[in-house]
Amino acid sequence: LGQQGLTIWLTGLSASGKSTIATALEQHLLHLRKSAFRLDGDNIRFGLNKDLGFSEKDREENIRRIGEVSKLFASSAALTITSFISPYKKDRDFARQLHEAQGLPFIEVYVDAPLSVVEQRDPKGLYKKARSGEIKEFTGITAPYEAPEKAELHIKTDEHDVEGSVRIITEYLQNKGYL
Ligand code: GGZ
Repeated sequence: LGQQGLTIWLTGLSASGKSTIATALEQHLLHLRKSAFRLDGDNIRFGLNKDLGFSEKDREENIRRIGEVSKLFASSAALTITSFISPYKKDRDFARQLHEAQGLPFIEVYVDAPLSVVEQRDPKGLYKKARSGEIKEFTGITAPYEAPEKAELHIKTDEHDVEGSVRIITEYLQNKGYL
């Protein structure tokens, strides 16, 4: 039997640690000689989805397309890692249904850091701009984030470093027989 393709769907606030975990996880899986592929803002929002902004409708369409693309990668046997805020529960659930309808595992990972912590980190100064009104509809400040209630994994990034977070995910994959 070959590799079971699947999607590891990271969700969380800006600066919660999604991209850092996604990159480290991808590297780890590649070192295990697994076919891993990462979808993030750099290869999606600047390409396929460059027509989309951050209104509720545009985020819905962003996540819909990412759900479809991640399903395609997963169906080609890749360990697919997505790293998007994906703030709306219904949109994450839609992506899940696309996968599960084809028997593809969908592993939702809540990358959780309190707003106070991510606002302190503010690596790109976006929270500051959101507070001042320079950026509109910013997730956590002036746009909603609907926290997952039944994610497969819940990682508190103010309690785990990157390596610890990667280990939590890889141990889950191992226990399920996916690695
Ligand atoms: C949230 C925004 C916004 C607004 C620009 N709200 O930390 P970053 O900078 O690098 O990651 C954030 C990224 C969010 O894009 P996603 O595709 O993940 O969002 S969603 O899933 O909600 O569609 C942030 C930047 O884009 N950014 N404006 N208003 N994040």
